[in-house]
Amino acid sequence: MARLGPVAARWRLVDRNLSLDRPVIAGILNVTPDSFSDGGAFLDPEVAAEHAFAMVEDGAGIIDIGAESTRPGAEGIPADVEWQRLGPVFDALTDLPVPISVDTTRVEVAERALDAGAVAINDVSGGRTPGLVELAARTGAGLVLMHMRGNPRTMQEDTRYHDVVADVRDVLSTARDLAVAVGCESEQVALDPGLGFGKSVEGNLELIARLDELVSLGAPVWIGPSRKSFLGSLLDSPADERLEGTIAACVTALAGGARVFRVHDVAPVARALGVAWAVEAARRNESESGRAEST
Ligand code: HH2
Repeated sequence: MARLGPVAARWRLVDRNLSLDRPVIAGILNVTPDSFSDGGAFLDPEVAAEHAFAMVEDGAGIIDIGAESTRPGAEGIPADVEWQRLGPVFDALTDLPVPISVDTTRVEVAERALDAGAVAINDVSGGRTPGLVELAARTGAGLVLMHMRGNPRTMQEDTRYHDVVADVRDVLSTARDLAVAVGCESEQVALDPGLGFGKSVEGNLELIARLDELVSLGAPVWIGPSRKSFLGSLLDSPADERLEGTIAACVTALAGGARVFRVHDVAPVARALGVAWAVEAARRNESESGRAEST
């Protein structure tokens, strides 16, 4: 395997740095009736909060909370409905021992979430939502810029690219430059290739296989393969039978330089990434001792 260049060692979240000197799991908390794999399971704020604490026990280093499904074809919901779902969950998570990111494309929802304790905004519009990047700049919140073609209603209509990896890299690089131009520190900005967001099965695989090209931009890289339909196509299995595929994608992405893994099944992914990380450490030791011997 080609040697990976330097990988971002930390991610800035308001007043703290999240260390990325090992893989970090972002446990998914979908407070939605209609998410593609767990819709309706965590609509009750008490159940949602319990699930968040359980994911931390299982090894999550971030909890990513969203209240609007972005599955292909999803229609948007009004901001007040989004906050009606999120507000009580934030109230129940004031003692959560790990940082919270809010998965939203609404400025007013992100603002309320930051007031309620979130320290990062997971922006699946990749900086295209007016005001969201400026909010991150003003508050110092971490910002995830995710690549999506169009919007959830239209994104799977055309999944052809000339070169999907080069295209995604260019779009995200420009989005990060714009974020820095409006006042974000570059250490605040993480990038995510947006698996499943306007990508074919082959496109998703290529993005994982050539992740180092995105990592070479120097930003922390998030990746979200969890239970997605490209795994279903490869495995011929429904969403609740894609765990092995999720793990394989995460382990491969780790070797490519991803450091934050947005997943539903925290415990098994944490265990798999723990082993994969030990192998990565052995690889680094071997290459360092090889360098020492040749000097
Ligand atoms: N995927 C989903 C939602 N948000 N954010 C980032 N940064 N990366 C992703 O890959 C990503 C994301 C879709 O997954 P899920 O939340 O499980 O489904 P739904 O959108 O139906 O709620």
